[in-house]
Amino acid sequence: MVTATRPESKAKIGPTQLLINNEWIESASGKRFETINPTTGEVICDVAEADATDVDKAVKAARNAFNQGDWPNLSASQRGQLLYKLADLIEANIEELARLETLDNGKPYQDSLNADLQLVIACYRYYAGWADKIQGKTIPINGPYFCYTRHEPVGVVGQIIPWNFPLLMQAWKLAPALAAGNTVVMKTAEQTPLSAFRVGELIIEAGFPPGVVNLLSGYGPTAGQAIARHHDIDKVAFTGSTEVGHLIMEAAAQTNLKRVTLELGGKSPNIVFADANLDQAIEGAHFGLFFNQGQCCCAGSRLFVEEKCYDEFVAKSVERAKQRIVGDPFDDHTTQGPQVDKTQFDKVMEYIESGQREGAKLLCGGGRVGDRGYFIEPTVFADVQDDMKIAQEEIFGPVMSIIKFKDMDEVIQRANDTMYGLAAAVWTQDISKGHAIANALRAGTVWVNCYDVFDAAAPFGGFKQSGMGRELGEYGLQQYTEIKTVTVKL
Ligand code: TXE
Repeated sequence: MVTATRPESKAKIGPTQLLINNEWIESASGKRFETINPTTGEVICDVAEADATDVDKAVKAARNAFNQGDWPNLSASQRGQLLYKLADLIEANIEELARLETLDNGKPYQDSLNADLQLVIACYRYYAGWADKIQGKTIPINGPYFCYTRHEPVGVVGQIIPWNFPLLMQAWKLAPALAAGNTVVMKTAEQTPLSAFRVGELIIEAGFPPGVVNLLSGYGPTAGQAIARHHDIDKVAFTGSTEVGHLIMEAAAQTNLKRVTLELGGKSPNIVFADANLDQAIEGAHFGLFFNQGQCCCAGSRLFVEEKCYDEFVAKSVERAKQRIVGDPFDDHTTQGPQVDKTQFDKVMEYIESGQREGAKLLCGGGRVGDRGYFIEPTVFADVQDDMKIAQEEIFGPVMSIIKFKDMDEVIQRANDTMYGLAAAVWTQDISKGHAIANALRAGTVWVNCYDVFDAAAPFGGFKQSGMGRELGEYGLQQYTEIKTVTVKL
């Protein structure tokens, strides 16, 4: 375990209050809660705890900003300029933001800096470019009429984000919403409020008018539910567990039928054929599972490997997992930090126990690393069977489950036999086989000979119970507009 802490690890803590109407304020109840450093288990600081009263206040500010004042009067290109400015400010403060992300979430600083923050900046720039390209159609209807569509903002949008990529999830949600002219009430995850609040300061500095972006910290059943149930929120966008996704839809159905988009859990199949470039497949599968401490909704957590290359693949994957360097996320050599909190740590450890109980072969890892913080050894199970819990449920940790298969038809059927459908991958040098698998898998993203390739322009989201709607790209933008048909008698 790497322990040396570099001096730069001292992240500067930004705001810890709620951002409503461009002002930092305490919650109405005056309550605060602690955010924990997962590397040490110690308290970093406390932050304001929003509940329904604060949500209501934020919604009023957002509604006001949507209806009147500077925001609706800005031209589309001016909205784009604000987003470009925000991207520039994030870039100018990139190291500070990466430090804060690592402090609160535990992910390696090098990943925060070189993966998360790069994608964050690209996302704001991508949607900045869209702001003045959101346009309708003219439609040749029957009769003496001129008919056209307008793509208008949905209105006040509630956004609830998770802790695994705090800044990136903020960007995926804020950027398209603002490009399309909506106003936002966003609740950060209770584990990771700090970096999003620092971006709140940059949002003010960029010049967004009051009430356009409101940021709350708080818990799901209180502040989160209040967003999902609010009668004056026009749309809710949620990323998190499938379980809570059900609650969000239910709340929308029981209240005002607000639009709902969901990005939920997964149990993504990663299929390796014997004709693949095996070394690349091993590296890709390793990355696709262990990246971000395994805390990715699209993690390749059902790793199907063809019988003919199974033994070699397993042996080399174990060697690769043993090379991971677990430790202080601020150390440049570290490739794996702690899980985000004790709850997630306990959940992952329980899955490891269940794998052993159900007879999967534990080939490396399986234990805790160190005696403080929430570190788990990179873990590899072989001989995993489809009906084992570790092959069916989302573990969300550094646990690789390798499953054997014989032929293509069989693996397609088994890969699709899940309630999830977020992502999938296939490794083969046979291009026809690659396309056949890509067509046959019921998943929102299929990677061929690669894994976790993300781009702000490429849509992402789930089939089945992995979600509803898409984020990123032009498709993601559509989820933040309403179509209005205008018909004019000539
Ligand atoms: O998720 P929750 P948790 C999966 C992953 C993980 C599991 C549990 O398997 O182990 O979910 O994680 C807010 N009404 N993913 O407990 O509870 C909550 O405050 C409204 C996959 O962290 O879904 C937070 O802001 N909101 C995933 C957000 O929902 C509620 C990312 C996510 O928390 C709420 C995270 C409620 N009743 C976890 N309850 C992905 N898709 O990437 C909670 N929240």
